[in-house]
Amino acid sequence: MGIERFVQKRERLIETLTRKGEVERSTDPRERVPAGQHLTQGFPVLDLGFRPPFDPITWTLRIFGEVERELLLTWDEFQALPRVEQVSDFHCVTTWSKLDVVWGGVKLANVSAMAKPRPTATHLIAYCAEDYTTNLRLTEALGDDVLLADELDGEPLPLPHGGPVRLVVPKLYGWKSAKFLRALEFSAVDKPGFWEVRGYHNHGDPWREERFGR
Ligand SMILES: Nc1nc2c(c(=O)[nH]1)N[C@H]1C(S)=C(S)[C@@H](COP(=O)(O)O)O[C@H]1N2
Ligand SMILES: [Mo]
Repeated sequence: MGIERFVQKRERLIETLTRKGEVERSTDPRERVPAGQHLTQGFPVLDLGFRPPFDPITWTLRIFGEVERELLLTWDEFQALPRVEQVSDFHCVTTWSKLDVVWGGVKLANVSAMAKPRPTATHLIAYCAEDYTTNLRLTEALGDDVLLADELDGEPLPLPHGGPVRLVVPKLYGWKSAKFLRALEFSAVDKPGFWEVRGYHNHGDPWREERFGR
C-alpha cells in the first residue's frame, strides 16, 4: 500500500528531525496524509443532509455548563471578537483528506477565557442546529489550532460547510469539526456524541487511525 510507505517514511523523517532538534513539519504533501486516507482536490460536503438556514437576527452561540460566566453571543458580538486566519489539513474518517484548508474565525480558547471554565470541566460538548453533537477532551479543545470558523477561503463560511459558524479541530477526524454550531457545553463528564455512540472512536486521532471503538 502506497499510503503505508508514506507513513513509515514520515515516521523516519520525524525521528530524524527529532534527532537534529528540528521541529518543523514536513511540507511534502505525501507526508501529511495519515494511513488509510487519500487526497482529494475538492472539498466534499458531508453531513446528515439537513442544513438549518442562517438568520443573523436570531442566531446565537451559547456557552454553558461548568463555567464562571455563561455566555450567549449574538451574531454582532461574535463578529466583534479577535480574529485569526489558519491553514490546516482536514481528514474525514470516510478516507478523504484535504490539505491546506484556509479558515478564518475566532480561537475557541479565547471564548473559553471569557467564560472561565471551572476546574471541574474536563470535556467540551458541541451542539449543532440539527441535533448533531460531538465530544472533545477539554485540553484538546483549547489547543491553539481549534477554531470557531466563520470563513472559508476568505469568504463567509458557506452553509453546506457548516455556516455561519463551525468548529475546526485539525488534529482529529472531521466528524469532531461540528458544523452549524449553536452551543458549547463545558462538562464535568464525557458525553459521546452522534457518531461516537454509533461506533466511531471516542477520540478520533487520524495519525493513530482511531476510526472505530474507544
Ligand atoms: N452539524 C454537523 N456537523 C458535522 C457533520 C454533520 O453531519 N452535522 N458531519 C461531520 C463530518 S463526518 C465531517 S467529515 C465534516 C465534513 O465537513 P464538510 O462538509 O465541510 O466537508 O463535518 C462534520 N461536522
Ligand atoms: Mo466525516
